[in-house]
Amino acid sequence: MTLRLRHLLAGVALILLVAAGLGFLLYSRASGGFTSAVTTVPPSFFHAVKFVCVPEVGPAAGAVVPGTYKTAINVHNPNPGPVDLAKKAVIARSEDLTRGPISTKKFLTLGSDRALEIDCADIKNVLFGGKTQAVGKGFVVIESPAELDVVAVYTQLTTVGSSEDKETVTAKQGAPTFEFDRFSASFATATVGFTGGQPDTVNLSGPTTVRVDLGKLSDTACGTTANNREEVPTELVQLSLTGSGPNIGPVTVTLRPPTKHPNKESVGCIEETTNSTPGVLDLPPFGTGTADSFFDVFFEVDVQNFGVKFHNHDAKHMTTTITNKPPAEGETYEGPDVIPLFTEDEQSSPWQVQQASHVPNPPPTSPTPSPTPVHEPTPITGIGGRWENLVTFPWE
Ligand SMILES: [Ca+2]
Ligand SMILES: [Ca+2]
Repeated sequence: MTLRLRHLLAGVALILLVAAGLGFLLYSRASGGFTSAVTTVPPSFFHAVKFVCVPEVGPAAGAVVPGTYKTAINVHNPNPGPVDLAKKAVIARSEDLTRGPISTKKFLTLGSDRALEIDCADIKNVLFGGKTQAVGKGFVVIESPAELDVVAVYTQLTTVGSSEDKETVTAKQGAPTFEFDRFSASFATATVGFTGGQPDTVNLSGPTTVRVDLGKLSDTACGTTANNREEVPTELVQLSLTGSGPNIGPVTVTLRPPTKHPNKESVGCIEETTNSTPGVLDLPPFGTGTADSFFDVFFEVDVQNFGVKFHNHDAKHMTTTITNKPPAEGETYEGPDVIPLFTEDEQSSPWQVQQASHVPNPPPTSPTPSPTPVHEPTPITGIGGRWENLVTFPWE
């Protein structure tokens, strides 16, 4: 073989190798290869809206002429259904100063065709908790899983004159920093008892909503010790369960608002079992693998026949292993700890919640209740169809 021919063959081989590589990349993107789990997660829409709030949020600085500047950000949901959104504010300062603070993030749901205004008072009081910031300029960032109509109206009154400007804000797409998982007919059992009485295992059903802070992904995002397993904080933001026990009668279990004692959110965590891919939660639909998930739940129990309403001071720790986010059908959180219950006026009581389980996403044919009920179940109204089927079927 001549040297020239050898060079020619080497060149052809290299071209084939590059072509094959490109083909593989195209194939893996198109067919959903190992990278597809990440790319199938729908992006969020980020609207970054400039605000100037002088002097309400802070005094003028740099290029702003002394005067009064106001910004009103109008948000409209043009989508056919409700849209969850997160809003935060970021103060902008000039380069030679320390970077401006980032406010807390507030979450809300905007119904279809509903509108919302975010003004300077909202930025100051809601997002920055009433604290006056150094400079009254920056950005409000609105994140939502669907695109919204966002228009900012700027008014200014200075020694030079007054004016009003309007700006339509377009969104950029990016990886979501949060997701709400809604379970319309979650299922739970809780053993409720009191000293000297027969404990009841109560079957409960109703909606549950969980917020997952995907944007906080890190090894120690939930405040844990580093163990090379990435995690994301979660929060149980809605729990509204209704059921009935054979001895204690109708029972409702709802989330204790953090505004009431013991003033705690029902937070949790999802931690991957193995960190196969740094920067990705290794759990479907983001990656592959399983994860440990828990919630520390603060709840209220209303036992109507006894005319008592209780809450807990120690969190009810509920834990499981999940194979998907949101949890796959039938995946069950368990909490065996006995938790004492307190009255609304913070008195201890003989009542307690014992073993509890919670299935966010129950299978269509839910767990079978006790085959020998003590008496006919109390009719239940206003809750999901799955539970109604569940209570009526075994006794029919
Ligand atoms: Ca970890
Ligand atoms: Ca990972």
